[in-house]
Amino acid sequence: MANGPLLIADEVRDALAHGRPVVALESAVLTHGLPREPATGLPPVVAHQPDFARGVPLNLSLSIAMERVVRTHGGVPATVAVIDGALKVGCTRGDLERLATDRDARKASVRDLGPLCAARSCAGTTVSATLVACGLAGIRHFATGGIGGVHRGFAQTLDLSADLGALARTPVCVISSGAKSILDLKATLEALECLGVPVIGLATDTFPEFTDGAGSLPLHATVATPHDAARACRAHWSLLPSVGVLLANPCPAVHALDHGGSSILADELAAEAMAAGIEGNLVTPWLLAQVAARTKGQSLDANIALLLDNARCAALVADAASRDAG
Ligand code: PSU
Ligand code: MN
Repeated sequence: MANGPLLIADEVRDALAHGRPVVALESAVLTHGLPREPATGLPPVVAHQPDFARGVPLNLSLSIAMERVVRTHGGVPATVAVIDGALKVGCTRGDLERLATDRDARKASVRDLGPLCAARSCAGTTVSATLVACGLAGIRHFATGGIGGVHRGFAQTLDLSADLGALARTPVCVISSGAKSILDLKATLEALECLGVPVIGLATDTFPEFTDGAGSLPLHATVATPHDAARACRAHWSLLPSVGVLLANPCPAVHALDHGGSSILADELAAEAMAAGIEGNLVTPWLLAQVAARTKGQSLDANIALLLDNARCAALVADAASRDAG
């Protein structure tokens, strides 16, 4: 392969060449973040949406719906994944279907990309690995649910997500509902500060707590609109051209768990995970599944709502950035 394992879809390449808005989407949420099984009853948040049909795996419906939301708001979606050893930027429907149903699909963090490509594997890319693809392709906007960060009890495990390092060295605006509420959010903000990554609240002055909605930790930068967010990124990149930005958009309030919803469970779960020997890259998927089970699916509902809203916001910011540049 002339470009090594990197494979950029024609539509994405064309949009980038013409300065049209492109939004990257990750795929670890598809392979490891959401249930592979069709929901027995559809979550209320999507019960009437066409992409969520009965019998279709929930993770697949969500990926298709995120791509559709990006398009509805004027963007070109680029779902990133490792497919048969290629780092794809822009997956086909067939790629998404394979990832959604393949139980052997791996979870690719930055360190895994080379070995997985050499072994011609299939994998969902985490935020960190998706950022690598964005950097190579020149994509500036990327929507996800909640980034990985500093895990509770990290002093014992040194479990810090590779998402943090990738944000520090890739000039991409990641639009997320903060970091996952199962993490140590205060320590995660400290780590981002140390790495020089601005965390900008979109119409909020606190760090959102993923499925738990608006949080309580203060942020040092806030913008009112996607247009202002694009301006803030442009100023940031004119000074720090290789550093990422975290744009924090809280879970829509009607879908958020009551405050403390999943973070209240998190200390207990972190201890349980350690006792059960859950380690390494299995920790995050295990914690998310446990929270979903113990909130009787409410966290799933919130997770889907925030993923779709982040895709919408990312498309709006990418669109504003493309207009300002032109
Ligand atoms: N956001 C979600 N659900 C997820 C993830 C993010 O709403 O499952 C994934 C992302 O791919 C993120 C990863 O990069 O979890 C973090 O895993 P770890 O803590 O092992 O770095
Ligand atoms: Mn980890």
